[in-house]
Amino acid sequence: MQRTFAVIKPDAVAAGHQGNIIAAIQESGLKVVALKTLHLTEAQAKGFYHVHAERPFFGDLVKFMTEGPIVAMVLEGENGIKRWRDLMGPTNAAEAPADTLRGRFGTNIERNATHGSDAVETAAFEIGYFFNGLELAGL
Ligand code: RTP
Ligand code: MG
Repeated sequence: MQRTFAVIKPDAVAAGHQGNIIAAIQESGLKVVALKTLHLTEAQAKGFYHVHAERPFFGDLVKFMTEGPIVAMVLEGENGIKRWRDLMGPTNAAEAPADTLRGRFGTNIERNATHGSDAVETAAFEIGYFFNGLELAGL
């Protein structure tokens, strides 16, 4: 079993897609271990995406991620990190296949509906950034 961190980003929450995205997660067989809604501050968004701090798109990304509420989740399953990234599809939603979440609910390379950890180490950091141990009991 492997845990990963997932976000329904502000664009998808504002458009009301959270229910469909959570349904797709459950239909895929991944388990939602923890879930909460929150509205990130600028400092919180910068901390979450600190690995991208030097990228040219960092300012726009922080602005996007703080524009409205998000849904933060911990998902669990066999090979969970890759399964969740496969379900999301590629970063650029404009080029994502229609049967992926970014293809269905995203718009472009920035406004792409969902986030998923890219490795075991980043999953551990991101889960701990958003959830404490008592919130990870599972369902
Ligand atoms: P994520 O971390 O959100 O799951 O996305 P990812 O691994 O597929 O893509 P990553 O390279 O980590 O980029 C993080 C997020 O930054 C925004 N982005 N904007 N304007 C741009 O060129 C650009 N490139 C990336 C996206 O919201 C992307 O998901
Ligand atoms: Mg990433």
